Amino acid sequence: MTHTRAGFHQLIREDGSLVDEENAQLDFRVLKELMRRMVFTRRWDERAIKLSQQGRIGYHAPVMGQEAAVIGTEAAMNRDDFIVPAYRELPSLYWHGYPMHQLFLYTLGHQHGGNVPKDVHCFVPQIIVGAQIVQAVGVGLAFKIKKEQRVAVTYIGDGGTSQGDFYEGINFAGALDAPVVVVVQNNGYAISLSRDKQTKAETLAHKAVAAGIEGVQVDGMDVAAVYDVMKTALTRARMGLGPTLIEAVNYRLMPHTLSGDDPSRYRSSAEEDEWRAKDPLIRLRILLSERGLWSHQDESEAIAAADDEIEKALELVERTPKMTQDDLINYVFETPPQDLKTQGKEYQWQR
Ligand SMILES: Cc1ncc(C[n+]2csc(CCOP(=O)(O)OP(=O)(O)O)c2C)c(N)n1
Repeated sequence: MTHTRAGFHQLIREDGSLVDEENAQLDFRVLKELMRRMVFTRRWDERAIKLSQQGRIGYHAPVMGQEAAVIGTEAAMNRDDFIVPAYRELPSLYWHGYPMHQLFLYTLGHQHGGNVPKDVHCFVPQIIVGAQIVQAVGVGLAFKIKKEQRVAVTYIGDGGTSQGDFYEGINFAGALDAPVVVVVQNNGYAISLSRDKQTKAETLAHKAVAAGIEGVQVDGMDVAAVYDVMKTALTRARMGLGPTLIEAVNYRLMPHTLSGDDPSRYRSSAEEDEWRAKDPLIRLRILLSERGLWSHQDESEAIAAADDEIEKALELVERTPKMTQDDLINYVFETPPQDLKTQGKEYQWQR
């Protein structure tokens, strides 16, 4: 019988100490790179919040607090594994090869933003909560049929696991033995609705049981643990041992989006402080600095690299020709249907 792997996987405690100092098999070169990516991503997130408020980019769903789950999962993948993201995983797409300026254009609703480069294996972010799960299983099934050793990886929030699409998706993933990993970002809230009002399930990883697939719960604020469980899940999928659902327990430190959500209306500042202390960057910074593997200079370089990349991306966004109404139709249809052509003419005429 398939059951959830017992326990809560954690390798680094929130004070930076190792859970099992004697037996921990950590690759510090990988951890240093994960640190660099998390610092870069935190900077990008902070800047994106401001850029979105200034209207220079479009929507932004803050990532702060969830970097370990976003970065740690992507870093464990092969370049040709396929990401089917929700809307809070833009950094996963970036580290998978998606150009930052196209991610910015995507948030602005520009068609070029959704024009996935040929060598980047992903779909664009899914806004419909839950819809990505069935799509990911379809992608995974295609890999299986074509006998390709690739895995489809998808992300969903805690709230999303209440959607029908989620259950349909994980059920088919199990029944068809599709090479899929479903990463549940349990950040505690679906906008204002807390996880405990969402489901009576003991853990979200338990939801894997009914689908007969592996379920694992991991400290989503511990990038080393996330990377570790993700590597195992990907290997299992590649070996034809079936899908895995990973519940990453973390916290969204910022509002849901920048469109008016006020977290102080549904959670206490004491709770926020408690989670701030669990910050994935803090614990890894302590672990690496104590071993002489992370310095102020490393930190500054990662921040400067983010600033540089953001500036270049913004420049490209500003140089990209604005979309026209014709683009909107012609990009979708080789031969636009008559009613759209008529609407197009009427629109031109009205202008
Ligand atoms: C099918 C559907 N219903 C409602 C919404 C509106 N909506 C957008 S995000 C969201 C909450 C999702 O919460 P969760 O799945 O926990 O993910 P999080 O945003 O916390 O990462 C809702 C209800 C939507 N986009 N799609």
